[in-house]
Order: sequence, then structure tokens, then C-alpha cells
Amino acid sequence: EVPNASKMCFVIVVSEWNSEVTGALLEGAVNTLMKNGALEENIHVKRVPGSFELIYGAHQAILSGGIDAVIILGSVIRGETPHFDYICQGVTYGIARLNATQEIPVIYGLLTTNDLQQAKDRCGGKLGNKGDECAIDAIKMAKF
Ligand code: DLZ
Repeated sequence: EVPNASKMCFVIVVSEWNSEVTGALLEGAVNTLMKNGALEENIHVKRVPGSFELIYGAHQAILSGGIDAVIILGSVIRGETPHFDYICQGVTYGIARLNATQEIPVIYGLLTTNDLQQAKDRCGGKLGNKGDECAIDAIKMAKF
């Protein structure tokens, strides 16, 4: 059961890297928040250049106050160097740290895939949309 979100306020921090994927994640998250009662004026979208900046973006969103949950959305696609692993680990650790130390929940919507097709499958393709899941999780955690 999903609580009603009509009195909740959200910040979505979304990465511009792989914007075809992150745009679809964002659309899913916003639609699902609104389907569950959230008002458009209470959903604030902030953009950062890449997934590594999601940590800073989420932290600043928390410090700005007056919100119930933050959702981060990003897509990291494996390349030929270990860069992928460093970014994924850094973001995961950074967001985990925010969740352990800050007062409001940060929902982890980072797709970490081997190729673009796997990402497309997860942002509105055959495996659903991670943005939808993150929206539901944000509402539940805002109520927690
Ligand atoms: C540099 C980089 C690379 C190679 N790949 C991705 C990616 O697949 N997804 C993503 O969100 N960001 C990528 N970035 C950018 C880094 O996240 C970050 O923006 C830069 O290293 C600057 O801090």
C-alpha cells in the first residue's frame, strides 16, 4: 500500500549523462509521484552534469530544507576502463552516507549497466522503469 503524497515535497536530482535514459527515469518518477497525489509544485527537479555529482546535489537539496525525500536518478554505462567501478562505488557510498547521517531519505535511482540496451530495458522498457519504483519508495520513506 502506498501512502497519499498530496502533502509531501520532493526533490529529484537527475544526471545529464546518458540523458535519453535519465530523461525517461525522470518522466517515470514524476508521473508516479503525481499518480499518488503529489502536487506538481511540490516536485523540484535539479540537474547535475554526471552521476558523481548526484551526491553533492542530494546533499544540497537536503540542506535547503522543507522537503520530505530526495530521489537521485542517474545512468552509468560500463566502458573499457575501471572508471565505471569508481563512479558506481563512489555514488553508492556517498548516497549511503547521506542516508546514514542526514534527516531525510535519499532514494537510490542509479542504473549501473553493461550497455545502453540494459539501461533502456530499465527506464520504461521490458523490465519496467526504475524511476517509477524510486517514486513509490520515496513516498513510503517520506512517511516512515
Ligand atoms: C566521466 C563519466 C563517464 C566516463 N561515464 C559516465 C556515465 O556513464 N554516467 C554518468 O552519469 N557519468 C559519467 N561520467 C561523468 C562523471 O559522473 C562525472 O560527472 C565526472 O567525472 C565529473 O565529476
